[in-house]
Amino acid sequence: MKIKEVQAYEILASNGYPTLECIVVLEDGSLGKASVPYGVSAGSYEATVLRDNDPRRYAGGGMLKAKNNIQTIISPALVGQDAFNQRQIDQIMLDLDGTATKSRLGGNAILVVSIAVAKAAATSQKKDLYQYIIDTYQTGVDLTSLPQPMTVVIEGGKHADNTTDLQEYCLSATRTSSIENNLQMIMETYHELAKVLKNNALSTNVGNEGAFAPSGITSNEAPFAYILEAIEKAGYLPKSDIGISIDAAANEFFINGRYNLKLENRFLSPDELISYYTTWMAKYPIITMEDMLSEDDWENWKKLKIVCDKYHIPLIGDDLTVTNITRLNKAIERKAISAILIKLNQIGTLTETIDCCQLARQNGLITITSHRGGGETNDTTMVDVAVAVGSAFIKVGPTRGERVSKYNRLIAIAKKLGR
Ligand code: 2PG
Ligand code: MG
Repeated sequence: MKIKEVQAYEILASNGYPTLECIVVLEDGSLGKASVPYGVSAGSYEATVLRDNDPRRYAGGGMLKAKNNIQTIISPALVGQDAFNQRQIDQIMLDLDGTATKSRLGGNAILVVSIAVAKAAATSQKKDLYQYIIDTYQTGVDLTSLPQPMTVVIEGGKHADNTTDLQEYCLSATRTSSIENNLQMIMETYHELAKVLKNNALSTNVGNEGAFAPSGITSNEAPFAYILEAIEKAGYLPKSDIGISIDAAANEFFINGRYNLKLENRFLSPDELISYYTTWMAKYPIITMEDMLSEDDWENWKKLKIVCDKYHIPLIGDDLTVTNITRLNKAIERKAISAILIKLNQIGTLTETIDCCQLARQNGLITITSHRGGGETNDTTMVDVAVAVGSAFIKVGPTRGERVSKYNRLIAIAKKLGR
């Protein structure tokens, strides 16, 4: 089925700055519409988000160059191509770009077209996007279990002002139950957490992802106590009902070989930081840990993984691996991780994203598909990808339309599959 038309334009992302939306129309009239997010604590090995850098528009954050690349370079090359051959569509764009980080056309330009083509093709085949991905890439996922919510409830780092150095504290249900039940448990706990924070004279303002960003908190360990109290107040049991995941986004506080915990007014060596984390593993119901060290601190990742393995806690690479097969292979070789965060825009095509997930799975790593903390949109492709590759979790904030749209898509898929 041939591509007839590719259109792109700027829309607003959740942060009030532009991002791209794209519409692809096929010869049978099938339409696919996509928009793409970007991160704020982005890893340095991610695909380029091409911005205009024109200070006269959105302080340089415009995306007209990327939009024009779609209109003048990508569209002419894709019109007339077979939309059902997604691997080839993505390869054409990779060849047109010709750079390792998609800096010429922009990872944002390439990805938004990649997804819009897949959505149009799925529509044409009258399939849900997740089913289209399963069939197109032969992922072998049988849909017996769906990804579970991993919900950010406290956020700091670059996602908020005056709060924790660590970027995210998240909740997931640890019992096998329906998506709806698990979401209910998590959201009830989130609402209890507001009361717990208030009782401790902490603000309940929210950060980029709609999670609480309490200013005045005294340490990076303090959120655990508040979260545990909230779990219990909501009527659940820590560990056997709800577990905690953390994402340090440690790049953001790594300076000259040491980790600067500003909130605690101290610099830690990698070994000291690992010891600090180890005390948490022993004390709290932690179920995953992500980016606890910086993106090039390979030796220490390996050390930390040994500790995490001992506590049966999956260690997730995010900025470390950036959904990139080369980085993932390196992480596997160096025994640095046991799980990988998946973000489509880190790599910039659907095909490369799915290939990365498949490589992870072949090597026994779990995948967690994630939203972005910078500018998100209501596009829910990440959920369909998570389902299609058999991710264990989707990581998403608890409130704001662009976040709950992801959970609502997951609920819709669960309903469709009779769960
Ligand atoms: C992360 C993400 C999403 P950002 O580090 O996992 O929560 O943040 O998109 O800002 O990189
Ligand atoms: Mg992360």
